[in-house]
Amino acid sequence: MNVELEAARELLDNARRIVAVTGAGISAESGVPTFRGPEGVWKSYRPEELATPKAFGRSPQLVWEWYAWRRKLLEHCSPNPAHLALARLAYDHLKVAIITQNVDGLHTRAAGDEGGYADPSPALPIELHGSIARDRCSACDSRQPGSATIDVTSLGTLPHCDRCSALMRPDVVWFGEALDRVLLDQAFHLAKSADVCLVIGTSALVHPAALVPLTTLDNGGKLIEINPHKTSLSPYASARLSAPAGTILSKLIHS
Ligand code: BV8
Ligand code: ZN
Repeated sequence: MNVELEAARELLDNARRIVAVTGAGISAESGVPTFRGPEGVWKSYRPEELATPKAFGRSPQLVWEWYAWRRKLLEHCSPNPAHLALARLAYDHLKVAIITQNVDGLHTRAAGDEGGYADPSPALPIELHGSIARDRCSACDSRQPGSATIDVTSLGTLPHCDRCSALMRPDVVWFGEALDRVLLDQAFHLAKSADVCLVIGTSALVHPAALVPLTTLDNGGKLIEINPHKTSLSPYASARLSAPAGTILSKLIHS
């Protein structure tokens, strides 16, 4: 591990521009269940079955029950040392951009916890899949802060839009939905010009987010992967740290 740690440190020290691409694994040590991990995400449903427009059309109460359960869980979760180390790296070296697939808001909280004074903070992530903390109207796109207490007893008790009274939905990107074009282009642009892509806690299965690290590689950049398990990206990593992000990232960043 030390050889890999040294190699990873050297890559980061010599890099002019770094992108960090994170997935559910970086939040595992905060107590947020990963999507494909053994603890599963919720009852016996797979995210691909619940996090879809079809599931929401078919049973909005069930989908809202799942998101309320996740929001409740997140009330007891805080950024872990991995989120904080990444936020510090972004503040200390303005050469770092954080791109996340996660909707849990923990990178945003870490940016605040690290108390940076720049506005907008360089530690704020590009949230490719949106944020579970917000509701979005399913018709007119108005947004409002989301609650963890949702009355799912009937369609009428679910959150409705103050403006057009259509059903509200969590402000996340579901499977089968397009990502925000501006955010995606920003992510690819940053990845293209990065010397190093730090890929943390993702199974690299979800597209198009999984293409972001490959964009760095395609443009001559290097990959550092932090993940206790191998993924399809592992063979392309110049350094692989097979350890939980919460323990290894602060070692990597603060030598
Ligand atoms: C779209 C929000 C088109 C919702 C999420 C090409 C190839 C294959 C499939 C597709 C493709 N193109 C499109 C698809 C379909 C689909 C897709 O990718 N399916 C996959 C599953 C096969 N993609 C889409 O539908 C996307 N939309 O392409 O639209 C389009 C275009 C125009 C017009 C209309 C449509 C939308 C995808 C977004 C889905 N939304 N989240 C919600 O959260 O409720 S994705 C969801 O999965 C989460 O955001 C999560 O972050 C993400 C990815 O999962 P991971 O983060 O990687 O998490 P996972 O559990 O899998 O892995 C955790 C990893 O951490 C593991 O490797 C583990 O070893 C590691 N780990 C564990 N503990 C630790 C750790 N690592 C470090 N430290 C630890 N302690
Ligand atoms: Zn509306």
